[in-house]
Amino acid sequence: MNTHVAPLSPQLPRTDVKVRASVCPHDCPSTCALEVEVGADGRIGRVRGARDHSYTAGVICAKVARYAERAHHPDRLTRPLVRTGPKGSGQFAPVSWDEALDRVADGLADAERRHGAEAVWPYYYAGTMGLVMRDGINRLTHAKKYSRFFSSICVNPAWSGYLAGAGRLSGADPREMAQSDLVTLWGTNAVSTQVNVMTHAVQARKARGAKIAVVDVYRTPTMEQADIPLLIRPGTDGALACAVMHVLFRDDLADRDYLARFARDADELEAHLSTRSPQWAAAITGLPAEEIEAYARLVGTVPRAYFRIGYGFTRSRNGAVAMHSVASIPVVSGAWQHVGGGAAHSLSGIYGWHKRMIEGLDLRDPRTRALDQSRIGPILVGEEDALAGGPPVHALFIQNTNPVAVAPEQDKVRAGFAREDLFVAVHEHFMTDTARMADVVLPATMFTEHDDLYQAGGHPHIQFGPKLVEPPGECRSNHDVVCALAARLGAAHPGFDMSAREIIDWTLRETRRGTLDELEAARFIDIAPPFEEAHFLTGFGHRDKRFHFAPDWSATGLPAPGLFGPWQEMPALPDHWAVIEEANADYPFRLVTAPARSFLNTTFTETATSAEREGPPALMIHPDDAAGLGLAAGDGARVESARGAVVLKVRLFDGLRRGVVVSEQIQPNRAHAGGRGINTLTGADPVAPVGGAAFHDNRVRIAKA
Ligand SMILES: Nc1nc2c(c(=O)[nH]1)N[C@H]1C(S)=C(S)[C@@H](COP(=O)(O)OP(=O)(O)OC[C@H]3O[C@@H](n4cnc5c(=O)[nH]c(N)nc54)[C@H](O)[C@@H]3O)O[C@H]1N2
Ligand SMILES: Nc1nc2c(c(=O)[nH]1)N[C@H]1C(S)=C(S)[C@@H](COP(=O)(O)OP(=O)(O)OC[C@H]3O[C@@H](n4cnc5c(=O)[nH]c(N)nc54)[C@H](O)[C@@H]3O)O[C@H]1N2
Ligand code: SF4
Ligand SMILES: [Mo]
Repeated sequence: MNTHVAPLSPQLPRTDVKVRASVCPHDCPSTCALEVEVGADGRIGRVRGARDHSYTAGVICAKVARYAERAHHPDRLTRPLVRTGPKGSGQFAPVSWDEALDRVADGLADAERRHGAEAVWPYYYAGTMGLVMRDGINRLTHAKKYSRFFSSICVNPAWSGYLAGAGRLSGADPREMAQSDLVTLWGTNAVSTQVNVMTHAVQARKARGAKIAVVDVYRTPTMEQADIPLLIRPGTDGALACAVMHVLFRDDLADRDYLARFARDADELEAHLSTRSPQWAAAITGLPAEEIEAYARLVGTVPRAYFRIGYGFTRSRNGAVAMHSVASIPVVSGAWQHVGGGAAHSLSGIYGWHKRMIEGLDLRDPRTRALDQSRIGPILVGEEDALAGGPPVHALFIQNTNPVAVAPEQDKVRAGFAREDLFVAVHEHFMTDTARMADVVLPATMFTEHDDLYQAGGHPHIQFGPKLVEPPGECRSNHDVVCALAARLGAAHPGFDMSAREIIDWTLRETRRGTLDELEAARFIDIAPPFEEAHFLTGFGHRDKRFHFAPDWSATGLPAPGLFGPWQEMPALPDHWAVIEEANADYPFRLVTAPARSFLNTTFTETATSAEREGPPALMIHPDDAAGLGLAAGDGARVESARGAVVLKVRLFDGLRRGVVVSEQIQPNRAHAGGRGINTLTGADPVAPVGGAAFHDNRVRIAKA
């Protein structure tokens, strides 16, 4: 273990302001090391990126730099509330914590008494990525044998695709991008979603003349910075990847020695790819064959080719196959052997946490039902297959997520939350679309107001984020609320009697990562595996230590209560799997619901600066497509899929292929005319093989509103 002790940057001139170390808690691969100004009045001021953290390198996104606006927002929830009007009316009255907690405990206990423990569903996600505050809710779930939470909404298509090939969720250290000669940002809008990737990629360009290639479906701010923009149709990444590998084999740019040592099924792959030519891929991707040829030859001739593989392109029905296909490229080229070569998607697999105390894993009963996060709509409206053989859900306890806005098939989600026989408690910072539907709303602390432990997906550090300031009003942390409910519900586990700091210390020790005191003194610990291990030169993660070009899709190793989607029909080798929602005569456009730069999912939609920067919910459409529909800039467009319709404001944009439209989101539902949010359009049918939602894979029709 390489413990790096880092001093804080020099103090600011104002003596009443202290600069304290923290960690960005948001659901972003960058997990930045922060320096937070704390005033004598107990308020936070400016937030900066730590300069002495080798990945953050002093850079953070604009929305977190102005965090004080969110933390000290006048609309912040500071008192427990109970509903006084009809569901969704927004009418609430403040009550004491004791009364609020009693009401929540009664709501959960009542559902259990009448319908069994599985009628209660604790539901959470990644509002904070702190391990104690995010995952502690599972301790209550397991102790009470409530329905378990099958987490699927974000990473499952991506991770299952990566694991199918590499067998382990890790990769080349992202700081190596600075030593690369060709950095490909595949299906990630890093300028908007993980700005630190750009720091390291741009450094390679400055220092070594490296080229940056970007694969996306519209001209994102990231593609604006690319030397090699590769603009493809949504859901066709598998085709592009296959054509690149076709050229590598055809032009003798494949590294056959490396393949013989480190891969399985290479001969089958080569034979299979013989028909996957650039011309074949051009017809599918819309990218001219010459552009594919030129990019492929660069991939094959530059030893240090680094692939920073994002999530965006996997949010399609063929997403796992696309990920596996893209992850196959550096294996065929042998780029893994070189510093500054290989790939990184997520480093989450390097941490190996012992989470028994956080999650109560010793109480986990695999026989209790697991319900799919992404299918909360079908679940709440009682669709038989979504209920996984158990009773309807009668109580939800929600922390850290805003499903009424972020979950697919929103019409069903909204109908479900409106059920009079459903009890809902929501623990939140703001009156979100979800909190508005609750019976009880509880005010939550923010990251500077509680202690927590953080890992990262985009760099290999463990970090500690200490409590820096007192919370406003009566806000309580997720851990405190989970423990208070456990006491009322008779749930027993040592974790309910420990402080967050004690749980963090326990977790560090059990995982053999030292102690909390040591981590707190160091601020962050770099746990990067040695080069040979990170680059899989000691073997890939499968038992045979090889990369699998022909994976076993039924055994990707991701925890899931089963296999989903048409997984039995998944192609045997990398390919374009034609199961996306292709446009047709009824629905002639393909819609991508990409992330907005100034929001983080729906977080920051409450801050005026972010809302102003983004403007009203918009539809980016090619000027020629708009003209064909009689739409002008600023018009309302009614966008409709088989699942429902929303109204968006037309924004003309020529950085799109014809027939493709983009809405950068996620805006609150109530920001849309008619109150229906973007996820009215998206589908909750699970992506093969282990679930997830195909947020960027929608056929739609468009008309003047
Ligand atoms: N500002 C901001 N930052 C964020 C978020 C946010 O909402 N806003 N969300 C956070 C979260 S939860 C996550 S998981 C990460 C995700 O970050 P990313 O890995 O960047 O993934 P996505 O956000 O899903 O989408 C990113 C890009 O994928 C593109 N894309 C969509 N479909 C396709 C396709 O078929 N092929 C290709 N090649 N590209 C496609 C989109 O156009 C978009 O530019 O970002 C995190 N950071
Ligand atoms: N159309 C479309 N839909 C999408 C996506 C997309 O690209 N397009 N992306 C999907 C992805 S990748 C993801 S990860 C999901 C994300 O979906 P969510 O995880 O629901 O993300 P947010 O909308 O940011 O909601 C997080 C909420 O947690 C709250 N919160 C933050 N910290 C705390 C805390 O410490 N305690 C408590 N109690 N609450 C806290 C915040 O105030 C916020 O309201 O959305 C998915 N939905
Ligand atoms: S880039 Fe990501 S991790 Fe860094 S401050 Fe912004 S949201 Fe947080
Ligand atoms: Mo996500």
